[in-house]
Amino acid sequence: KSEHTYLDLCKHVIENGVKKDDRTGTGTISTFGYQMRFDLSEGFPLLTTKRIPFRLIASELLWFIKGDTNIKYLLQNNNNIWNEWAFKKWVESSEYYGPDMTDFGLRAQTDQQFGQEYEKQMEAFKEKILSDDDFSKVYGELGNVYGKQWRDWRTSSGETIDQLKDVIETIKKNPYSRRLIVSAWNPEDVPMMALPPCHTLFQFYVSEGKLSCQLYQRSADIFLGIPFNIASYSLLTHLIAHECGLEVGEFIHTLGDAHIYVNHVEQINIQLEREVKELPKLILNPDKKSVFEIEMEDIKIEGYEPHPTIKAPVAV
Ligand code: UFP
Repeated sequence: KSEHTYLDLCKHVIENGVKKDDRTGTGTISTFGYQMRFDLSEGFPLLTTKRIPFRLIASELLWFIKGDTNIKYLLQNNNNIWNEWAFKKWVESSEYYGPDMTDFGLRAQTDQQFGQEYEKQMEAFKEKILSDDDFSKVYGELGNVYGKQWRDWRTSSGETIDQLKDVIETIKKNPYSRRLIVSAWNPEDVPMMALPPCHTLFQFYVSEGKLSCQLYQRSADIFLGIPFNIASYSLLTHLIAHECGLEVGEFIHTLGDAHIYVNHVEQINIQLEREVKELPKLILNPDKKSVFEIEMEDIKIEGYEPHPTIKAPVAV
């Protein structure tokens, strides 16, 4: 089953990884270069050895596909995964007069009283993004993140390139092209980015009526990030196959720095002891073909009965 591919990666890094310090100060065990293959016709690779919140993955992907870079859409879909990045800009701005929020990510984990104050400020921030248009236009905006690079890449002559639309057009017109690439890595923007793209570049491949996708991911948090990334790119492959009238082939996930944070090892060992269950099925609305028109209600996951969630601290 597909899920073993992921569990094998976990074992590989636990057995072969070496200690490596990292940007977040947490510490990792790390290996360089690894590849997983998921046959999407076997079922949708949403892990069953712990619960993965599919709804968050789907709404984030639709947000990328729309070329949206403002967290308002995510909040409207009850998706909080990008909040910290916007919140940081807000509390560091000259318009913020609330309590000091320096280093809020780290402090909220260690100082309970601060944690409560942070929750309060974050709630107020979210409320304001949802209710105040002028505020959200400034402070909900994340800038040059995935949606921007996929749909609205700036060229040096001031024009824009819609990489995603172009690649879909090419899949339809010239499916055997070897240039079906979308790059999120924009060397000009990287120095200004708080989080340079982790999923750096992806390529499509059509053969025997099936669409496959390979992603190069430069940096991979194996316990928290990778299960999301697998599901996200598998969903993207399904959506584009659906639009182009193709079956789904494989999702191939190629990793650069593949690491397990030292404070995730215990959780991974719990997960490795669990028995893999049947993978769920993805159902897309047959009446809506264009990836640019698909909404949350057009995407359904069926038969997902995973083991319970396993909590672990996020390295920030
Ligand atoms: N990370 C992922 N997948 C993602 C994402 C982040 O695994 O989709 F956005 C992890 C990888 C790494 C950290 O642990 O987040 C990013 O840190 P750095 O930029 O230092 O690689």
